[in-house]
Amino acid sequence: MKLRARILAASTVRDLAAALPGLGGHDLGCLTGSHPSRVLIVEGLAEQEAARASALIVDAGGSAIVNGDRLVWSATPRVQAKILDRLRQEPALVAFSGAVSHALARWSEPAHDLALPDGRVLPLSQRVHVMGIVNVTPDSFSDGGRFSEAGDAIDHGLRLADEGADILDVGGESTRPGADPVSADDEAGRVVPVVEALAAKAGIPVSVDTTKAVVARAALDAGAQIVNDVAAGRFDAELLPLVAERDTPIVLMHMLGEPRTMQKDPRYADVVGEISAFLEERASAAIEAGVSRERIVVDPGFGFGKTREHNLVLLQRLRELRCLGFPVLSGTSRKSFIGATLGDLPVGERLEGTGATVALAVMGGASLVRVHDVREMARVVRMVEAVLSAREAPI
Ligand code: PMM
Repeated sequence: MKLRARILAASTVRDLAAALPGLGGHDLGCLTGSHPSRVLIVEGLAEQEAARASALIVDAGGSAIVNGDRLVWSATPRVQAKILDRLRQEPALVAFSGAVSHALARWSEPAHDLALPDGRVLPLSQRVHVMGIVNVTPDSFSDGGRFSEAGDAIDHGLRLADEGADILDVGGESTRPGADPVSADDEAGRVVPVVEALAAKAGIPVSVDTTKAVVARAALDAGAQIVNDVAAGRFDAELLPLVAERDTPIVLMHMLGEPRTMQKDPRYADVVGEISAFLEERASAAIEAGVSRERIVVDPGFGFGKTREHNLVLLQRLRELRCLGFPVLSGTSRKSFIGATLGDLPVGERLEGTGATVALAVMGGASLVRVHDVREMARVVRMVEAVLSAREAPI
């Protein structure tokens, strides 16, 4: 079985207990101690492998808990380096050691850049990119109907480009909870003229937000450079092969079920762990279909089959998804968990809440943020980046 390792974005006993349902605070106390330690989780282990790794970690001065097929462990940075050294020398623990080394490197490494089919490159390793939303749908949840005419949608996209968008995401099917599906013909009819005009005039790459290969193909032919699939290739078996053939980057998003039913009592035993495992599985499916690793972006899918609490926890622990080794896209803009948190605020009053979520996403390692309010959110992104990269000038 393939091992999955990630660093938990939790360090106090209380946060760990919330992140690791099934393990009590009593057990978890040993992982925190008084030194700055990182808590790592490795899942998918065979019983013997877990026992062996745990013994090695404890022997080297770290702390470990075996829980089913997973091993949760921590160590101070110096002890951690010693543990990694010893792990590398144990032939039976090569996979374990590799998974842990990858997770540690990816946690803090910059994301990879994104090469587009037309030869342009989005430098995600240098800065966070802002994706402006252009919905051409009569019923999208936050701007439904306002830009349903092609001309209005094109004007809107050009305005977002002026306001500092790095990408324009054009969608023709509402993914609002409970929304009815749209035929491929209707969807392509809405999307293609807008993609064509924006690809020619906006001066920035256009992505197409669709789950259908027919629509994606028509949009790529009209000049789109990225496919954004909220179903991560699950709804249409032709989509991943198409993307592979065209050398197109793809956003693989997590959704529990499908839009019509996704908000009916969504449940997870471990929301971050399950979404991480899902995205890893979908990325493997994409790679198997011929998509290169460097063209994959992952997205936890805020609001897609998640309660308010699920969305908040995902944002709090977004950095764990970086351990997958792909750039992370965060799409929180104006979503209902923001309205619900701030006292049932309507869509038009969610700007500040969106700003907070965008700031937290950037701090949590997101490489792209998908937003409606480009001018404001581009400022939020630049401000957070300035703080994160600030260094005191030498005297
Ligand atoms: N959210 C919506 C639509 N498409 N795509 C990605 N990758 N991530 C998202 O979070 C996402 C999406 C729904 O929001 P909208 O109706 O405002 O576009």
